[in-house]
Amino acid sequence: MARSNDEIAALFQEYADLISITGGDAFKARVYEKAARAIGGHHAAVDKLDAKGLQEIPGVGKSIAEKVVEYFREGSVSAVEELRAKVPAGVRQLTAIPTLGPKKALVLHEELGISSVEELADAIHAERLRDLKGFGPRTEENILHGIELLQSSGDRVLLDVALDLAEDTVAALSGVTGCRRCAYAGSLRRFRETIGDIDVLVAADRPTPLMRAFTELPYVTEVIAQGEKKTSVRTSRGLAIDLRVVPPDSWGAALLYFTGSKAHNIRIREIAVHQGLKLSEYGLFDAESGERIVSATEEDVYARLGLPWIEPTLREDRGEIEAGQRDELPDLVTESGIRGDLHTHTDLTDGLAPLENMVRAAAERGYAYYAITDHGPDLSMQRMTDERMLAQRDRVRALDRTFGKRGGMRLLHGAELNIAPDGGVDWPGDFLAGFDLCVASVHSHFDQGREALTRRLVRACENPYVNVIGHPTTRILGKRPGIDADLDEVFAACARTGTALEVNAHPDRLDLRDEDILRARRHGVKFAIDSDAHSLLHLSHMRYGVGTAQRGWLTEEDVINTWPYTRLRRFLDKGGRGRRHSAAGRDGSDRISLNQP
Ligand code: DGT
Ligand code: CA
Ligand code: CA
Ligand code: ZN
Repeated sequence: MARSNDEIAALFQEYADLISITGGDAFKARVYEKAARAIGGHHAAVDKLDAKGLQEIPGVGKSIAEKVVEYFREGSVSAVEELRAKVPAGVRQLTAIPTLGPKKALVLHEELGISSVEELADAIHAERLRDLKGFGPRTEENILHGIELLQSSGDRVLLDVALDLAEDTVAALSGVTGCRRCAYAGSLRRFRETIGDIDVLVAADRPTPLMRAFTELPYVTEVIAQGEKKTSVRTSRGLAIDLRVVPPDSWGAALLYFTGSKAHNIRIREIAVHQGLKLSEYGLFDAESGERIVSATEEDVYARLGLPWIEPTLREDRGEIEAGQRDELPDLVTESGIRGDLHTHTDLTDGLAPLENMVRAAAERGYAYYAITDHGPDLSMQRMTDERMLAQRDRVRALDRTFGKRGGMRLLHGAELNIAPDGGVDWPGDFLAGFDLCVASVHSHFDQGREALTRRLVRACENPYVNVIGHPTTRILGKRPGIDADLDEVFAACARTGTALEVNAHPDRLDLRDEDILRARRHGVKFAIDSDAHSLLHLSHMRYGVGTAQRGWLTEEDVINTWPYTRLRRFLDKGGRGRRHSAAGRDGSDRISLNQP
């Protein structure tokens, strides 16, 4: 992915915040916010575009394009710098609190002189915010909660940011003379949802040239520690990278050790000890003689301990060792096993790309089927109407005739419904029956209370036309916690009604999360791993969803979008209670027979 696009997106988001903080034009702030999103989701790298090319991006006008050009020519944008200078750094630090908007941050700074997160927490505890206009006890609670979220996410970064950087680093080091093998290990290889630091491993006889090449990488801003075996650096994005160079014949043992998790390592070391062996990052040794037994590959080390090779995504000491000993490890779902994407958007609602472009990009990924699920009318800012939805359906049917030819990609016309506070959705049954599938998700009223939230989700499952519960807990990593519903009750309702739970693959969400997937699976729930793509680039987020599903031990049998088309259509029929699957007939007609009144 183009890192320059992310840089510009962050810059314009900051500019929008700065405009709001300084009491500037709210409309202008929104324009930059929109441009930030459009550029972040644009498929081509913006540093390769000129002003004219930039203006072809939706939401990017002349003056925005000029700022992009200025940024890549000068390294900064004067308009942004001017506003930066007006706003004290402390206020900018306060806006990092997810529940505190820029306006309130400015009030806190001007009225109480608060300019850091710590000072703000102290002021709340001393009840100094109570007298300010617009700051009730509820606001205080929200801010404290935001501070907690900020601190718990700590310095960890999202999976996609870390993976991009790690892949660049591995590619660069693999080209250095003397590099025999190179891979990333640690939490990234295990696909954890956030990453503390990147661990890169190299096998080489002479470490020095690799250590030097590493510290000279263009995005390295600081060398934290440098040695023969290990070098640590900080990068321009704040994320640290550890590089370890090991002798080629220790590769397997080192990869195993530095992949972790620590809990998994401790368990396999115990197994070694019980067999009179000693395990370290250099190999598996005889405890008495000190003689090295194996170390070249991970398989060798596991095998000598009586275990099959264990997928990195399972290495959390959540039963994988016992399952390995019984030879009952799950045959995990993989990205190549994914046959289609069941939750995606177009520019008919809040997506960035037109229908045809999304469909073409999906076909290029080799999918056997692809669902378009734009928002229904209940999210009123999307301005959906019955007519617009039906007009889109005609276009989808026409595209299906082209793309579906000779075993090509079948198109499903769906919608993402909004689950209202009472569990209802955007349209009545007779309109819903016309869709090939419906995703239904919660988008607001997150703090209704546990019972109401549980009832709300269960009611959505009971709707015969709802096939997938989208981003089930609505969490946004580092920004918004998941809703407080009785998930076990929701999972049971999904299993009972034939409703799938989504594993939303967007790296900001990864919702359901690994541990919830494990629990849901015990209820016999089926899953859909979806990109929820709002742009062409987002289609490739699928890999993060698959990694998360693997961490939840999911196999192809558990995941409906690995199934062949006809089996999927049977599932979408909800056991005959929902739609009949003649909807997307080969002739493109829209015949539907219903069991429902
Ligand atoms: P992170 O960086 O917080 O996202 O998580 P990890 O798992 O990448 O942790 P990190 O970078 O501290 O260490 C990388 C791996 O090295 C870790 O997964 C297991 C191994 N490791 C590190 N420290 C220890 C330790 O004290 N004992 C054992 N057995 N293994 C360790
Ligand atoms: Ca790490
Ligand atoms: Ca590390
Ligand atoms: Zn969506």
